[in-house]
Amino acid sequence: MNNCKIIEFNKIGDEYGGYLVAIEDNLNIPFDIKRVYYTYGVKDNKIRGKHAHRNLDQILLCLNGAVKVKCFDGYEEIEIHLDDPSKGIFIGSMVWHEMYDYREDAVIMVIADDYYNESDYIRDYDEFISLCKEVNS
Ligand code: T46
Repeated sequence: MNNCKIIEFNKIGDEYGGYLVAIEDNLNIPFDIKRVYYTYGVKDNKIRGKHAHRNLDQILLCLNGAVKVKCFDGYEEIEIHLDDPSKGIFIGSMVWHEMYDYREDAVIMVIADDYYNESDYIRDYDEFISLCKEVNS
């Protein structure tokens, strides 16, 4: 899928045990970082997301626990099980995404290339589908 892919971050093991992952804009993040936000305490029967962005690029990481993410670009749908803090999902513009099956201890951190702007959201699925058709016609 063009605008959605898994990113494997380099994890550095050291003598203390455990790992260290460094996030650096324009090195292992393909944009200037303008915003970082995170969600936690989401009930396992809840679905978050259910939207696409007109322009925003983001990377989702699951720092603790696990969550499933479904991404749909108007043609192809993929489901990713995020359960490893060294693995992220790049989700670019015009990708409908939903997060679900949250483990109760899931902490999802999102790195974004722009500030929060509600007008960048496409929250209506039918509108998303017709915009996809417009772009590809
Ligand atoms: C996305 C997925 C992965 C803010 O005020 N500032 C912010 O930076 C964000 C992200 C949200 N909000 C407000 C907007 C809503 O009133 O927080 C509320 C919850 O946001 P939303 O329902 O959009 O949350 P999610 O988890 O469905 O989606 C979020 C991001 O909004 C979205 O960009 O791609 O995480």
